[in-house]
Amino acid sequence: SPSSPKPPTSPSEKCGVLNVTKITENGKKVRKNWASSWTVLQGSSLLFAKGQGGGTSWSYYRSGSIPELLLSLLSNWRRSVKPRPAVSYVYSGPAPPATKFGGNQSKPEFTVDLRGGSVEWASKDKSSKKHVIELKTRQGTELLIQSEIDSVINDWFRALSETISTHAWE
Ligand code: I3S
Repeated sequence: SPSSPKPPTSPSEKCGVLNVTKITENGKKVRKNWASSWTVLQGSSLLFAKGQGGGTSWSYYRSGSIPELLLSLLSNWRRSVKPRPAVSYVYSGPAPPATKFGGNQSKPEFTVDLRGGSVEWASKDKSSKKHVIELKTRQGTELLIQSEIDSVINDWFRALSETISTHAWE
């Protein structure tokens, strides 16, 4: 039953390149902006990073080293949330705005909390693309996630569904 406690499960970890766009943010509709993103599922977090420009993430991905890829994404993220020293010496204005999905080039550019979210195959009116997943978060963000490759998107659908059902009652 939904009220019975679930035993702890091993952390889910998965990554790959997917096409992603936000369609709603904090309950408000936003303009689509499809982009190819590094997508990392870690525990109940889904993290997106730009597919190009940084170099390191791609090379770790190609070499198949998930731990190094994650470290690279984390260190890029830490760099992105703090101004770099070279910049802070010359810049004394207000802090830069928080990283936005599809906005600046920081990595990862967007993270969602899957706890309490939902995942389903998107209906035709959501996108003309095939193999589109619609992911809704409890915070009122809706994302479309797509891959041209059936097996890839099916695996993500399974992983996201499992993650959401595992963490639903935390
Ligand atoms: O749901 P929409 O508005 O038909 O989404 C399409 C648009 O975002 C379009 O860009 P413009 O805002 O410049 O019209 C995109 O290029 C399309 O990819 C979007 O539709 P799909 O069906 O690909 O999700």
